[in-house]
Amino acid sequence: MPDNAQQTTSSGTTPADESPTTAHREKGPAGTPTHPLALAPVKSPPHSVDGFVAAFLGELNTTQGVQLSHSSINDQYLALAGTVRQYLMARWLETSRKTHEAKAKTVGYLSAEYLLGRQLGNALMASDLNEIAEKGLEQCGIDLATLRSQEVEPGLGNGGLGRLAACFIDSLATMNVPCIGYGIRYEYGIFRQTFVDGRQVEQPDTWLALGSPWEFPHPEESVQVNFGGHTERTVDEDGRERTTWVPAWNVLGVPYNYMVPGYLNGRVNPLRLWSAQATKAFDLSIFNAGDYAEAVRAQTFAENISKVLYPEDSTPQGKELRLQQQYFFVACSLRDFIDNELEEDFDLHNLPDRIIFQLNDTHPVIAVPELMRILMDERGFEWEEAWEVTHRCFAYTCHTLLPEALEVWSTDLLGRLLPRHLEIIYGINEHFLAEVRETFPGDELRAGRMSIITEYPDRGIRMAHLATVAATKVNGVAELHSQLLRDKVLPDFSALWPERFTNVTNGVTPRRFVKMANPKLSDVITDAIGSGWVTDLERLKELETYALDEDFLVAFREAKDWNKHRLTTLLRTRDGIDLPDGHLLDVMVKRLHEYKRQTLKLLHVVSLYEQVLSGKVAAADLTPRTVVFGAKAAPGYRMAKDIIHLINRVAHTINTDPCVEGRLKIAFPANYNVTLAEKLIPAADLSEQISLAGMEASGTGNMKFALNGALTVGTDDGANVEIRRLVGDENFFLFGMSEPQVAELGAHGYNPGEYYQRNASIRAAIDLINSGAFSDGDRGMFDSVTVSLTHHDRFMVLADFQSYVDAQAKIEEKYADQDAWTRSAVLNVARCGYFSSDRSMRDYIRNIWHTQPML
Ligand code: F58
Repeated sequence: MPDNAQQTTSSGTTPADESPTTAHREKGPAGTPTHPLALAPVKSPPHSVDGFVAAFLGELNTTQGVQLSHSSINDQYLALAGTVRQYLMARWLETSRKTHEAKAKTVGYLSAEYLLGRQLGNALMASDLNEIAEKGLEQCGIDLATLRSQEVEPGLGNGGLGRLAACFIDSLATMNVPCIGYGIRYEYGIFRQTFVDGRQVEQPDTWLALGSPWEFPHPEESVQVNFGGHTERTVDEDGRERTTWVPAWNVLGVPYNYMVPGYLNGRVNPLRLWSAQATKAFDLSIFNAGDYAEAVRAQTFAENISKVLYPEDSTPQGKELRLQQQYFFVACSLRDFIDNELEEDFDLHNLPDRIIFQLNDTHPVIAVPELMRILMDERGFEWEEAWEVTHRCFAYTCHTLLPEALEVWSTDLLGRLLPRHLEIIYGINEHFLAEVRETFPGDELRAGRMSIITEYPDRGIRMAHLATVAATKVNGVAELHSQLLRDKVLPDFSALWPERFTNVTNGVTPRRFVKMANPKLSDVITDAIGSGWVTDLERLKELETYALDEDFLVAFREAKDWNKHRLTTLLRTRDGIDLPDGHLLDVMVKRLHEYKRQTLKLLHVVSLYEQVLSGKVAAADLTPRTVVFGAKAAPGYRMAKDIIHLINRVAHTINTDPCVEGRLKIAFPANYNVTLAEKLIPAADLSEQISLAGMEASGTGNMKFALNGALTVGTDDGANVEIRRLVGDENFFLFGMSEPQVAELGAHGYNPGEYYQRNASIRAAIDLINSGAFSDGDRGMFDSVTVSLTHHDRFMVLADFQSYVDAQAKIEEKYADQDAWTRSAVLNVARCGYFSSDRSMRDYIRNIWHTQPML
């Protein structure tokens, strides 16, 4: 316990005259309104240009406190956001009223990350205000696009996992399914990436600095979260043994509500993000003793919990804070649901009728012992009853296959921070292992493998095991991933409970990633098949017949050209990058990780360049190509940062070498995020999905590209497998080893040095890097990367290189025939309706949640 943290009283709660435990909103006398106007439904401003302008000017004057003539762009943006909020507000209140009234079963999506992207565009689209806003603002002399670009996106996630959460809550709102998204309101989201001399430098993401018009703080509904201390056994009046947790310190969780509007359906679900605050603003005793600095330190300690999004957890201090974050947000969320969403006399034995908590990876798994604790220690449940309820309230999604990405918490740390939870985890493990031993008598090796507790390298808690034991269902995120999860990651568990394992292939929201991000293509589609596809994406199938329609192909290509032009304009102003006209736009955007193999793409480019330098190929014979990279490396991931450095240095050399001018270019705009993705993806011709087979759980970028008319070059990995099956081999560029081939090569002992020796292109490309050609003659600058590739190559880049190069040659051949290329692109769009997150939600609802849309 920090010596200056807020002490709790010996009973474990804060005295009543101090901070509230679960403060209640003042509801007025028995909730009865006293004025007739309060009985009327909340009204939105009129859905007209005049109504909009009046509301906008009202916001500008009364909320921003300025006149139009003296307003800044930020004032105008905030006023616009406030105006759109007014339109959504009535729907939000109505949604909440109806959901409570219906006592509907709710999805509690527990996720440490939500990568939301900008809110304004989505809110305008969901409430059908785009045109009205554009016209209204124009009448005020304001350009809507300028205000849109004023918004800083909330980057409260690292990558696919966080973006998936955002897509899912969008779909649930659109499908009228009650859902509360629960997460953390990080004060600093994913760092802002800059490049200095080609190296990644991280800057804090101050997304809240210019105001945060999309959130509604409710400090009066703050929740107390306890940490540390010890447990005590007592015997209650019925003679039963009870455990009490006597915590040592606590913090407050302050909820901030965000609107999650459904698309044109009047529903607005809540996203509730928690911010940590000290229990008392100042520790009065310290303050009165004159130690002001110490008192403020206590406050800082508490607030640190929601200060920053974790990109990694390599240091022990980092680890402790991350566990604090995890417990903090799930403790707040469970407390919130039980206290605020259920009737006062609700019998918690029936809790599974009202909630299913979906665990987005293992980050929220500490919610399992927390619910057990609430039921047993606070509500007097016996172990078996508590377990029955808990088990039925949770489902678990795994998002990885990398063993190092599976969380293990040291029992020392967990016991120090959450002593009662550790006891409960031991209890869960004891019951679980008894079941294992009963099913597989005498198989102690198996029991050891399956135990929630591992002894090596240190005693720790395997959170994926805890999640699997607790959950009613465990799912992977693409067919191949779910299969590998069963066969390789959790085989003993799938032998014990085969019915518990299922697959839900990921999806993406067509609202943000097609309709909003690609308005031109959306119009082309809507002109052909009507607008129903936006909420029923399988209807894109109707486009198949248009793949042979000349006019349609022309319109489709015009939309792509328009998107390329839009991207060119953006990158020029945003990054000072010039995109040449008429190039094949080859895009690889995703987190920087060795398994994703950005180095494979880079080696391909270096190889093309080397062939020109060495005279093997004439520059004029290259297919003009611009390769766009977008990627952030976790700040502590050295190799990933070295790879970024190498990409930037190669880019600099190639982009300034006249011998490939107009034929080959690399663009690496810094700070890839959702906002940039919305401009990049619609412009792409080629989508790079080139992970080593068996490593990418699903991928969701792959779906976004295909739906926006890019062709994929990809391995048989993650959801690529399903994309290829749907679009057909002739519309997809497959390369590389399959997962079983990867496993076989690994088993026989993979030696990358052999590939380096045998393959002249690999050797020439790597030698060119080692020659100092990209590092001002410094031959050792990129040793870390090249030595890793030639000596270890854990992700078998060299083994797949030739196959990749061959696929690229086929790509160039096809690109030379623009009609054939466009036809394939159309077929990709037409056949990828399956990858809507609406379909993913239907799968979850049918196979896991058993919730109902509300009528
Ligand atoms: C991603 N995981 C998978 N993790 O890599 C991707 O295949 C999948 O499509 C996606 O989840 C959605 O299922 C992912 O994004 C992270 O961002 C980690 C979060 C915790 C810190 C380290 C990164």
